[in-house]
Amino acid sequence: MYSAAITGTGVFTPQHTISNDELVDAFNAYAERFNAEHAEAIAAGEVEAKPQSSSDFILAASGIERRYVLDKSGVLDPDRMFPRLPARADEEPSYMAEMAVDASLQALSQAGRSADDVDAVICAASNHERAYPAIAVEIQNLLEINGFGFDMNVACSSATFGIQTATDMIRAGSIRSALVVCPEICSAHLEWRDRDCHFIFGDVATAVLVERDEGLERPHFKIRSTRLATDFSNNIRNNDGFLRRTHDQMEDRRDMQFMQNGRKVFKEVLPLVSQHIAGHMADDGISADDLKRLWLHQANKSMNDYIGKKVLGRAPEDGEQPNILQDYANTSSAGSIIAFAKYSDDLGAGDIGLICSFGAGYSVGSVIVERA
Ligand code: CO8
Repeated sequence: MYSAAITGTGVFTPQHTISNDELVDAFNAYAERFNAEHAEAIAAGEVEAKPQSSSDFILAASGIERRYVLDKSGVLDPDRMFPRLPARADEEPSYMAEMAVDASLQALSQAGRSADDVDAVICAASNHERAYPAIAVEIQNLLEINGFGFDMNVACSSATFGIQTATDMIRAGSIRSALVVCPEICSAHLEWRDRDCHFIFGDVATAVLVERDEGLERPHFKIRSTRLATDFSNNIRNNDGFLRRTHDQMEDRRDMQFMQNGRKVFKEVLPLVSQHIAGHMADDGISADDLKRLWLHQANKSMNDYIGKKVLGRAPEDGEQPNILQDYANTSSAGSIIAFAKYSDDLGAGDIGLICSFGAGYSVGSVIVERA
């Protein structure tokens, strides 16, 4: 058996940001128009009036201050409320591939590697912009990588599931290295017209280069162990899919976008994740005192505060559990990797940290790494 290491990371950040105030202004304008248009039905009790959103609520409930998106104008247009992303010709790079290539080049550069050093591409994300050919194969082609690529989807946990998959192939010896990319265009499957969730998500792409841990010269993170778990739940769900036409349901239905029962998710996911991390650490033989950093999934600040406290047995100190959700919002699978990419350089040889993602499925994945 070989060992694996993370040797490079990259983050593609879109150019447009939307602050909570901008988002709330657009939502409230949309809600006012909706209520005016449906005044009679609302008065008759046939249609529910749309309540106003509030920046103060968003910050207090989630910790999110702003989010990056591929297109801002469509999202903030009260007559539209979703991004404008013109269709691309088959000969052009797809959106997800383009974002992933940008992040991958950063990861390769950090690791001092080129496409020739990569054997596989795993595109792990919570939605894919088409069914086939796999986005990963397109990324492989754009980067001129030999070998193979495939897509996988475990919603918010896709990155850690992808890292374990790459690590296992490296351990077994079938590949020497893989790029695990997470291009997330959450803005396209978020329902911006629902005040309960319109503030939650943003767009981004991350890349992680995982290599055989042999003769590595640059600083890297040894992958000590990985652990994955899933437990079925309908509390985070999206019913869009290829059977839609066969159901004679092509209209713009609410359940074709992201839906969740946020309170239930909050309550049910916290014990799942805390126990998962505790079990993983125990089996790896490390205690809370051995852990220098936690890079958690970035969904909600209170959730992360809770998990950090449970794992460490005390409130995390500044920098021990870095959050990026205030700037990026929830970027699904990419969140924990953004935190890892931005807040890991300062760790010294032998320092141990844990990456953990969790979300729809339910799903939870953790990766324990050691700086070398
Ligand atoms: N402005 C003002 N008031 C609001 C707003 C708003 N925008 N939204 C809700 N309210 C109101 C509610 O109506 C409610 O009013 P009332 O008490 O009168 O009923 C009150 O505020 C409280 O609402 P909630 O109970 O919903 O508020 P919470 O404190 O529970 O906070 C959160 C809501 C922030 C959503 C919280 O529940 C949470 O973060 N839960 C966990 C969510 C989570 O982690 N989900 C993971 C999903 S990510 C994932 O798995 C990936 C899926 C694939 C990606 C999808 C991309 C689109």
